[in-house]
Amino acid sequence: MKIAVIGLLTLGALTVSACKENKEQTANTTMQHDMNGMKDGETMEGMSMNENMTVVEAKKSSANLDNLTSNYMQLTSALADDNAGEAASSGKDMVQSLAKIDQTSFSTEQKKEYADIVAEIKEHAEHIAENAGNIEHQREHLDLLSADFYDLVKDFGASKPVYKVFCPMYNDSKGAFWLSSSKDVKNPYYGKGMLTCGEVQEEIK
Ligand SMILES: [Cu+2]
Repeated sequence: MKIAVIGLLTLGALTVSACKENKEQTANTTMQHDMNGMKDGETMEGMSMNENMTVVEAKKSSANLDNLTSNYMQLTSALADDNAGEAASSGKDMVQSLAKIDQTSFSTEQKKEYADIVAEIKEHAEHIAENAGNIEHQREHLDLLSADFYDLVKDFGASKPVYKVFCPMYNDSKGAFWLSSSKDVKNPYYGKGMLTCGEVQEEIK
């Protein structure tokens, strides 16, 4: 059993490295503190200040990425439900949302940041859309896609708080994170096999 699982993970790692592109994460983490911060009412709601959770303030600008973000949230919830078909259609929706994003309100810096991320998001979304028959492969792409979304949310903000949740077991115990609109842990990498495995590490707002 254990051996079978390890074998599967190894196979998974090989498959994904075959199809993932070379990922250069530009460490563009400079943050602007030029906003007045939080909207009243939505700030500390439900927040009990977990032990290790950090709160990060993102740049705010684009409500126009909200559809894309909600496609991502649908994707994670489909995978947490072990529903590969629904995950595939979230991937398809994501590709469509990408096509509709209006960059006219982006700053020059944001246009550059967006250009760096968008091609990767599109590729992962397409692979997820095409793999309704292979949920493990969809999950491998979620791992990579989540890193892109993390950058996106940091660069552009989100209209509601976004939580970074870490699962230490995925990827042969290298761990993987996903983003969530809630602090409730519903693990998209394992679904009902290990639904509540994960720890909220960060709130981005
Ligand atoms: Cu793929």
